Amino acid sequence: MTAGMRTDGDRLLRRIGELATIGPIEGGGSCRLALTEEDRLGRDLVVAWMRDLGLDVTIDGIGNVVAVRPGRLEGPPTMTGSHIDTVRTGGRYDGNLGVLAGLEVIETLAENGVETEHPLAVAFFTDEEGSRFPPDMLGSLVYVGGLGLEEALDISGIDDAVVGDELERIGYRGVAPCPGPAPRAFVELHIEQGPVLEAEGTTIGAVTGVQGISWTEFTIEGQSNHAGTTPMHLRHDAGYAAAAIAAHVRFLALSMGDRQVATVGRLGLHPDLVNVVAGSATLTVDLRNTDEDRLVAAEQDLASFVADLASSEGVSISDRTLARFEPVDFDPRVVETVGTVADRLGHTVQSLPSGAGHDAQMLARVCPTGMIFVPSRNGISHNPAEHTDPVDLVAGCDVLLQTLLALDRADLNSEATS
Ligand code: HGY
Ligand code: MN
Ligand code: MN
Repeated sequence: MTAGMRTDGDRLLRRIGELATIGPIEGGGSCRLALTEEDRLGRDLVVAWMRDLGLDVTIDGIGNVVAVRPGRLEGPPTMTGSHIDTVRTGGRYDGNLGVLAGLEVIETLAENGVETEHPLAVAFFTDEEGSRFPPDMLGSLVYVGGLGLEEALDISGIDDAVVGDELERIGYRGVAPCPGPAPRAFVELHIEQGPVLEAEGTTIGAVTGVQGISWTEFTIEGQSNHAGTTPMHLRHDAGYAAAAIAAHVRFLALSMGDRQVATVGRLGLHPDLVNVVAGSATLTVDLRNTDEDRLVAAEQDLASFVADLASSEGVSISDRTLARFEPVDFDPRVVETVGTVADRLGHTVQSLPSGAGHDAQMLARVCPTGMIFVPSRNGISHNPAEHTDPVDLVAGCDVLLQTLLALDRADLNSEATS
């Protein structure tokens, strides 16, 4: 009887700790930007664990890695997974928890001699963060056919590297076809990366969906000039224009309220010298909202502000969309299964949307999909201080195990699953 089965929390924590030693940064986090040497080393370690478990490992054309444990039946697997690439100031749990918990679930089933009905797969997807190569969730977007492989391979990064070249260089430009085969269901375990669960004292989040994401890069061309001699009314100051956009998006988010958020994460000036009026500037704006109409309104407000600013400051401002994903709702049957399982295991549980993007939002395009959240201390993430209590990590892993088993037994062509 698998209902009482639990995962080995110490083994999960050991793997999390070992993976965190690759690309280590001060404060106990990791820096493994997509397709860098550190990402290669992280991939090699996880693939070695997958092979040690006897899984059938495939690598596709964009470097997604899918490892499958056979079931009693042939056919599409029930899949779990996430990502192991990180931002530059990454914590040790973002993405990594979901992949390593998937391995832990498979090892637990194996050591208990449990054969699932359907094959069970654990995957990690390429470049989920999108920090080096936009958009985010690049690998899972290609996996589900949302972006052509050739187009993805041609993407240039913030360091002018090219996706296809980097995949070749690290040895992960695989031969498995893109798009990949749709799983029968997908569920991802992830840290919340926000303050809600902790504030509510809840252990498990049954995630209802993911908010919309809009990333835009602005390039401003003004006129470099002497910082001392140029009268203010004669300036075409790209530095001022960039700062005005950054201030405006903060004002926009606060004035819209609700769930509207906005940030300028990247900002570069040229020539970037104390005594020169900046001749050019590049910056990125990240806008998000759970409501698509509100997100469109925010984008339109920003576009109108930028047009007025270009004319008043006498600069030219061009823009490039780096990522644009509408809000996604997860399959209610999977959301309900997560809640039922968490409750049965004796964990407090609540439903909530995700503020962060996740590979699950792409898999939701091709199969019944959901997510499991565990709390983030002080809601901090994309920061080495990112932390989730071990007891919550293990609770999430146990809920993942039992959710996957419930989905394995479910007839996903019908309504109920748990
Ligand atoms: O940007 C995001 O929300 C995710 O961390 N890729
Ligand atoms: Mn993540
Ligand atoms: Mn992240």
